[in-house]
Amino acid sequence: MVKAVTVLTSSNGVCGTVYFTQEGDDPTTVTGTLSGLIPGLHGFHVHALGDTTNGCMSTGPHFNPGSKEHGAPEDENRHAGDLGNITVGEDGTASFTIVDSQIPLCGPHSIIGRAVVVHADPDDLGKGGHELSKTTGNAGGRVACGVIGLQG
Ligand SMILES: [Cu+2]
Ligand SMILES: [Zn+2]
Repeated sequence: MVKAVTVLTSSNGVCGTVYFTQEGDDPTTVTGTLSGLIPGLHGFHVHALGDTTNGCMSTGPHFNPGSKEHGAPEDENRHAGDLGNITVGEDGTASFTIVDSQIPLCGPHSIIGRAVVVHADPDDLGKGGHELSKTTGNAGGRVACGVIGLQG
């Protein structure tokens, strides 16, 4: 079992922790809790770089080792980092579990050392017809992020 974790922080009160576990070549299980968010859907991605020297802006684009277009988690044509949306309740908190086969914790496409980013707006999953739909899902600003590291 490989385990990883990221602590998400922001300049505006959003915080949370996201855990990753993977057994062998199985899909990776992602569990998280977040608080301080506006109720509703928020785009949730793995971005390519674990660089927060300029806050969440320096984490690069969506992790995309297959050079595909932005999409929904269940799509064939998607970035590996496309984990869809998380749902934030009226109290500003979210807790979620995601199981995904494209975000391994080991091997050449490992997400260790990359970043999790939570966005201001819903991810349209590539289907919104906006000029950004096929690259970012038009999910708006980056409100919180954290670098994914190994956990013992
Ligand atoms: Cu993103
Ligand atoms: Zn994407």
